[in-house]
Amino acid sequence: MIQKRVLSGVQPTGSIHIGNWLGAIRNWVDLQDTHDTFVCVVDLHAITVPHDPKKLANETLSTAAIYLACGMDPKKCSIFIQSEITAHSELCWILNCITPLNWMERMIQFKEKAIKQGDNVSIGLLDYPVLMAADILLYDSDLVPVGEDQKQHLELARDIAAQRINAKFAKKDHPILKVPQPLILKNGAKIMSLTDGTKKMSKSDQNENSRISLLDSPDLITKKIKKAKTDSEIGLEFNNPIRPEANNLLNIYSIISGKDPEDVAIECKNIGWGKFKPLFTEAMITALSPIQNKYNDLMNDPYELTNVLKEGKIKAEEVSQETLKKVKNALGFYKGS
Ligand code: AQP
Repeated sequence: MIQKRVLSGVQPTGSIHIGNWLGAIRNWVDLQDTHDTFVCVVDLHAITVPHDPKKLANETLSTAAIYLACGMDPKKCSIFIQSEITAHSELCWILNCITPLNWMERMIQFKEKAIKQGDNVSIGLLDYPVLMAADILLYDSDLVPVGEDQKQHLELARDIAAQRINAKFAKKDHPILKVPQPLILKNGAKIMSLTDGTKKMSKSDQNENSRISLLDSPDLITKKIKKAKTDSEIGLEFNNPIRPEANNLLNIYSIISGKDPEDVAIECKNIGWGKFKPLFTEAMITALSPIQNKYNDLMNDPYELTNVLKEGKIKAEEVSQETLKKVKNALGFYKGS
């Protein structure tokens, strides 16, 4: 049976946190068993906000190592670095030229991130969703796992493929690009900040205590959880809108401990924060320990990692060049001699 193709990625914009893991990477690990899975480290996206050139390469490699440490298996999926495949930038340029500017100005994430950049906001940040469309469309992806925050970007990728490429340049019944579908995950988790249960956990949050990074030491994890925001109620509960922190920590606890939410609700119903936090800390340290061990092995001897990336690059190059050629042909580019 032909497997449906899935594509996803994370930006190497800092240390990967439990939100990236539980909301994205963990799901890819399941998907690779049933889908033709491509995952990349989207380093071209990482430079749409100010970045440190001294850190970019290391963070890129480190992110790829985290994919493997979390359970991505190169025998079941292709792992590659976005900037190593030049077709991403090339298709992005072509898509830029056929995408109306007013589609881009509607993008919520741009508006949110642009506010933080002030006068320095780049064209790259505005163009982020077109590059994302190029990433997805190059691989003929059937499905793209998306959280709430990325739904609008996927919709844009679909509109570009269907309305701007296929409708304008394809011969009848011979679409050039596959129009991808969103993959709404059963286990899709939105992990909130430890310091504000109403805000998404994020790499770019100025407050380090707002997130647990996958590579945080047990001491640091303990410290961050001690500082995590609480409320004055006794007993923790899910889904009480005035207790977002309780809901967030119970949700995380349930996922990392592998316990059903119903069981967690019973376990934590009558205990206070003082009792819950050590339980939560222990579960977190236990869950992250094997990931950290594997990560350290990979980074101490990067031979395996670089080989995985070389193989991923070959596969990605093959698929992406074919799509790019189809698009260039349809748009009438000179084919060379
Ligand atoms: N808090 C989160 N909960 C669940 N999923 C999350 N993701 C990110 N944060 C959470 C998912 O991780 C994937 C990759 O994210 P990204 O690095 O491409 O960019 P992002 O979504 O903007 O992540 P950050 O951590 O907030 O990064 P910065 O601060 O650099 O912008 C996506 O699938 C995302 O849904």
